[in-house]
Amino acid sequence: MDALTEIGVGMLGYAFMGKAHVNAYRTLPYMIQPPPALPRLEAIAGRDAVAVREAAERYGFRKSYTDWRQLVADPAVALLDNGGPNDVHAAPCIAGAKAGKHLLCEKPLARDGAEAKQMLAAASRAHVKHMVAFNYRFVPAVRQAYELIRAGELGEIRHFRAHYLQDWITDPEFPRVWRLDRKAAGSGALGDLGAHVVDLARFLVGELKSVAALTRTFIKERPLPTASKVPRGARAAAGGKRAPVDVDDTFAAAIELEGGATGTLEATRLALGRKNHMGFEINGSRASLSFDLERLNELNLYRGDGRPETKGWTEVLVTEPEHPFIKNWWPPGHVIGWEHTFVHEIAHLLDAIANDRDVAPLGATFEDGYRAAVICDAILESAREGRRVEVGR
Ligand code: SOE
Repeated sequence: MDALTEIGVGMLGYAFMGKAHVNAYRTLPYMIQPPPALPRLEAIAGRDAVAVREAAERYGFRKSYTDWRQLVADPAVALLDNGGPNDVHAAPCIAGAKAGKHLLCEKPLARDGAEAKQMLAAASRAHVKHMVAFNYRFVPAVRQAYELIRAGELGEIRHFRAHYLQDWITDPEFPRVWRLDRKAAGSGALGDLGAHVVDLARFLVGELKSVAALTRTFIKERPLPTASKVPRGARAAAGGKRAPVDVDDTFAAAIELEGGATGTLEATRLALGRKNHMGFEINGSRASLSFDLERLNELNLYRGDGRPETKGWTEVLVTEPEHPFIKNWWPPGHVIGWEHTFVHEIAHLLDAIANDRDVAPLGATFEDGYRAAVICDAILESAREGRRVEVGR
């Protein structure tokens, strides 16, 4: 067996997504057999020297930096993994591309289409592999849906409807963290959660032709965070300063697909009782399917043919060895979880790097990140102007 390629990883950020990515780098060498390459946790960068050194020790990185430029300058870093806030996606990825680093950037790629376009141009010019961490493409049930659609099992696609509902900022006293600050995030629920369902629409049923959208901000001011790291559900220290919220709490869009299908997209972080409730339903001329992230091992199918006495929705438990990704894990019925999607996603990127394979169409590239950003821009334009907006190509 050829010696496995080692790929030095330089990570920017060590919070929620950093943790999910590190778990994937450390798991895949022994769970994905054979592993596509061996990731080497070379360096991690973060602004707080003490916190990033602690993260380096906890996660197993060889070095810790307080400036992302040190990651870009480090010759031992071959893959720059950017899990920072949205306003720290462009500069490091563009510099990383110029330094010949392969790129993994958390979603959304950027705060708007113009910024995403600059990142795509830099990555394309540098001829490096580039991926946006739209990890839900790597849920076994979602990949199974992708394969069923491409095999024609659903027939002509008539409708795509998707939602992404959370409730972690329902408390008006939850502080205005970076995801609630336009300068840092670009938008609110739209870029954070809407980007996922926009990408899934493109991945599963093709390009969007137009959108007619609404956005709302229900909680118009919040306390500024007093601690540097604000755990979810935390309440700001009483009496702290307050600031206006300048991003959407929710969006809803009526969409038209290029193939003629219609549908709806919706996302909010104020849906009380919904924790990570992303789901979609696709109606075709021959069959329908539906998926719920909170039941991510299941895919529901309804076939139009068949005898009346047996017609009905079928709940497929997507844990057979023949199902996408499952052979890497456990016997049928031993369900997997949210974190496994990052193992599949990062293994796909490492394979593309080590064996010079394409990230697309199964993985999302910076081109996909750019197209999602353009669609999010169109949703904001439609909501602002109160009219249907064509999606630019
Ligand atoms: C928002 O809370 C969030 O962390 C998103 O940013 C992630 O992309 C999503 O997978 C989980 O929820």
